[in-house]
Amino acid sequence: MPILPKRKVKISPPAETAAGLKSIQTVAYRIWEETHIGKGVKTLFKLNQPNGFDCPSCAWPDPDADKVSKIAEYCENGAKAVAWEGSSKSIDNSFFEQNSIENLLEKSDHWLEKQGRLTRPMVLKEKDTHYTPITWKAAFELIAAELNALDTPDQAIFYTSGRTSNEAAFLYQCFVRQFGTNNLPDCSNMCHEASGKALTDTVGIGKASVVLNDIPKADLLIVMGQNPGTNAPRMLTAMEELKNKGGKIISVNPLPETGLLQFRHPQKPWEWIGKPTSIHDLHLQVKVNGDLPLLKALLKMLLEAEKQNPGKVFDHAFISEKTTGYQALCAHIEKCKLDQLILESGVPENQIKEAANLLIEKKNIIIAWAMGITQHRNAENTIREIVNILLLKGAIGKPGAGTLPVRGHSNVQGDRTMGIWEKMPERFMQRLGKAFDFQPPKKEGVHAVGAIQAMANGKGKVFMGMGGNFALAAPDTEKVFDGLKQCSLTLHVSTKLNRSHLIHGKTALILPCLGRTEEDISSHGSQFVSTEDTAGRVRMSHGDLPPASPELKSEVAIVCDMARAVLGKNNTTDWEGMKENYELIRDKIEEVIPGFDAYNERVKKAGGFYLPNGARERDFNTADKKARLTINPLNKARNPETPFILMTVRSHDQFNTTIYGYDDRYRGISNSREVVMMNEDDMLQYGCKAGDLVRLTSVFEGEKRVLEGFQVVPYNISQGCLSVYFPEGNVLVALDNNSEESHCPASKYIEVFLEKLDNESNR
Ligand SMILES: Nc1nc2c(c(=O)[nH]1)N[C@H]1C(S)=C(S)[C@@H](COP(=O)(O)OP(=O)(O)OC[C@H]3O[C@@H](n4cnc5c(=O)[nH]c(N)nc54)[C@H](O)[C@@H]3O)O[C@H]1N2
Ligand SMILES: Nc1nc2c(c(=O)[nH]1)N[C@H]1C(S)=C(S)[C@@H](COP(=O)(O)OP(=O)(O)OC[C@H]3O[C@@H](n4cnc5c(=O)[nH]c(N)nc54)[C@H](O)[C@@H]3O)O[C@H]1N2
Ligand SMILES: [Mo]
Repeated sequence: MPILPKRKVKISPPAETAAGLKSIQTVAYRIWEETHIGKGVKTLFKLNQPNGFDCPSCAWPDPDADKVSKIAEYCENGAKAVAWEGSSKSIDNSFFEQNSIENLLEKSDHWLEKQGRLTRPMVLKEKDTHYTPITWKAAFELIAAELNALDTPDQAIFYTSGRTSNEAAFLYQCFVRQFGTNNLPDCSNMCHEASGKALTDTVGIGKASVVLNDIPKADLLIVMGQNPGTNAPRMLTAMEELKNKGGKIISVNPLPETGLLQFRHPQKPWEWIGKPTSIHDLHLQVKVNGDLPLLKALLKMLLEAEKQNPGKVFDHAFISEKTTGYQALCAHIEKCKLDQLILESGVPENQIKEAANLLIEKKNIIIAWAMGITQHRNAENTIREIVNILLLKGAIGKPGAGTLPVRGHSNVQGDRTMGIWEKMPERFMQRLGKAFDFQPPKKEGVHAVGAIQAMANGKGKVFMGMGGNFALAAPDTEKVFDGLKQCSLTLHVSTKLNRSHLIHGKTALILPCLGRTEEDISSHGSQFVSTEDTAGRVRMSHGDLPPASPELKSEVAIVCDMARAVLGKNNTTDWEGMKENYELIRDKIEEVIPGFDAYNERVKKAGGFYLPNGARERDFNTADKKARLTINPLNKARNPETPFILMTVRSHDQFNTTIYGYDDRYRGISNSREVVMMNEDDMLQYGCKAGDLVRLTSVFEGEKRVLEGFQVVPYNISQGCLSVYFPEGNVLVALDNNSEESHCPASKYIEVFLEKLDNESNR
C-alpha cells in the first residue's frame, strides 16, 4: 500500500507582514462561520474589557483599565477562540448514537472539535461501543465508587489544563488533597515548568518580573524561542510601541517568524495601507538549542568589553549589593572557548557581535522567551544564563527591564498560584490544612511525565482531566494511549469533544462544562471568576452569553458536587455554600494564599490587582535574599550519528491540540499539517523536492519511534534542523526525553533520521 498524506500540502512564500487587514478578514470569517454573527460580535466587544471576560486564548496581559481600547482589545486568535467556544453547533444525543468510538477514532482532531459544544454528561461503560447519556448524579456516584475503591489515593491522577479559573482550580486542588494525593500534574509541566524552576533558583520567583507597561520603556527587547505573531499577537502592539520610542528588538529563532519581521496594527485601520512597522532590528538564526552557547558567547563578549572599559558595561553597584556568584561566573566565562560557542550556536560571529554591542550599550533590557527555550533537556541552564545577562546589566527590578517568560494558556499561571502543582511548598500546605481542617498529604505527586509512567506501570488507575486534551498534548503518543487504556476510569471536564475522550479506560466519563464566555448563574445570582495573566495581574472574568446547554455545569459546581460525593457526609468543607457563592471561595483563597488580601473587593475594580512580585522590587526571595549568578554547564553532546534535530511548533490556525483549520498563513503552508519544514541545502543533499514524502525516525536510548508520509516543505530553517507541527509530532518525543531538572518534555529537541520514501507520489 502506498503511503499517502491525508491532505496534500499547498506551499506559498511566507508572509512578510503580520496582522493587518488579513487578520481582520480571518476573524470576520471565523465568527461568521462558527457563530451566528450577532452573538459573535456582541461577545467580541466584551473581550478583555474591564467588565467583560478574560480572553480564553493566551495569557498575554491586558492594558491598564484606562488604556483599554473601548472597541477591540483582542487579536485574531482571541476572536477565533471565542468563536470556537461560542459555536452555534452542539453535540446532541443522536450524535453519539450514530458515532461509535471506533468511527470517531477515524476522524481528524479538527473534525472532532468542529462538531460543536458538548451538552450533557456521557458515560462509556465497560465493553460499550458508544457513549450514552448519564445523569450528573449518577456520574458523581460512579466517580465516588471508583475513587473510593482504590487501594490508595495515589492511584488517581488529576490533570489540569490552563483555562481553569482561579476559583475552580483552588477548589479542585483542595478536593484532590482532601481525597489524599498530590497527584496534580498540569499543562505547565509540559510548558513553562523550566522557567519556574530556573527563575525561582536565581531571582526567587518563578514568574515574569515585568508588566505590560515596561515593554515600551525598554531600550532593548530580546525575543527568544517565541513566535508572538502567532501565539501572543497582542505582544506585537507592545513591541510596536517600543519601536516607536526608539527601542531595539533582537529575535533569536531557527525560523524567521513573520510576526518578528513586520507588523500592521490590526486595530488601527489607518495603518493598513502604507509601510508596516518593521519589528526586529536583528535576527539571530540559531540552531535548535543553540541558545545556551549563544548566550555564553554574548557573555564572553560583554566580559571582554567590561575589561576594556571597566564599569561601562556591567552594573557593579547592583552586582555587589544584590547578587552572589560574580567572580565565579567571570572565571567560568573566561574559560569557555569563543570559537566553540559560536559554532554550537549556529549564528555568524559578526551577528553575535552586533547583538553584544546592543547589550553593551543598552541598560533597560527585557528578555522574553517561550517554548523554544523551555522545551529542551537543558532548558533550566539556558534560562539561568538569560538571568545572568540581565543581572550583570542590572536589568531587573526597574522600569523597562527584566524577565518575561511569556505564558501560554490564559490562566496557567493562576492555576499554579492556586496550588495546582505536584509539590506545593510546605507553607502553602500548612495554610491549606488549617483553612479546611485536614492533614494535606506529604508525599510528592506525579508531574505530567510521571503520570504517564504511573499509568503505564499500573500504578495510576484513574485519570481525570480538568480541561485539556492530555492524550494528544502529552509526549510519546503511543505510551500515553497505552497508559490511558489501562486505567479503570478516565474522565474529562470539557467543552469540546477531543481525542482524550476516545482513548479511554475501562469506564469513561465526559463532564461538559460552561466556557469562559458564558453566564454562570447560581441560586445567589450571576457569578464571576478570576484569572492571573503573565504579568501577575488578577482580574475578574464575567461571561454573559447564554450557556450552550441548560445541562452544563460550571467547573466550580462540578468540583463541589464531585467532592461531596467522593468525600462523603462527614466532610466539613462547605462545598454547597461555595458552589452557590464564589465570594466564599475567594475568602478561602485569601486565607490560604498571600497577596490576595481583600480579594473580593479588589478583583471587582477595573483592571484588578497585581500580586506581590519580589523580583520586580529587587527583593529577591532566595535563601540569602540575593539574586544568584550561576554557572551553567554547556549542552551535553548529542548522538553524532543522528543528522537532524527536530522541533515541534504551533501553526497559525490552532490553539494547542485544537485545530481551527489547515492554514498556517504566516508560513505559507496550507491544506495540510502533515509536513516537515526543511532547509533547501539539506533537501538537495537528501534528493528531496517540495511535497516529497519522507519518514522521520527518532532514536532515544535505543528505542525507535516513527512518523511516516510527511511532506517536505522547503523552508528558511537552520541547516540540520527540521520542524513539524505539534501535536502531530508528539509520537516522536520519547517520554524520557525531558528536561533534567523539571521534566518538561523536550518537544523542541528530538534527534531524528530522515528518509525519502520510495513512493508513487515521489516520482
Ligand atoms: N494561536 C495560538 N496561540 C497560542 C497557542 C497556540 O497553540 N495557538 N498556545 C499557547 C500556549 S499553551 C503556549 S505555551 C504559547 C506557545 O508560544 P510559542 O512558544 O511561541 O510556541 P511554539 O510554536 O511552540 O514555538 C516556539 C518558537 O520557538 C522556536 N524554537 C524552537 N526551537 C527553538 C530553539 O531551540 N531555540 C530558539 N531560540 N527558538 C526555538 C520556534 O521556531 C517557534 O517560533 O502560545 C500560547 N498561545
Ligand atoms: N510536541 C509538543 N507537545 C506539546 C507542546 C509542544 O510545543 N510540542 N506544548 C505543550 C504545551 S506548552 C501545553 S500548554 C500543552 C497543552 O495541553 P492541554 O492544555 O492539555 O491541551 P489543549 O489543546 O489546550 O486542550 C484543549 C481542550 O480543552 C478543552 N477546553 C477548552 N476550553 C475549556 C474550558 O474552558 N474548560 C474546560 N474544562 N475545558 C476546556 C476542550 O475540550 C479542548 O478540546 O501541550 C504541550 N504539548
Ligand atoms: Mo503552554
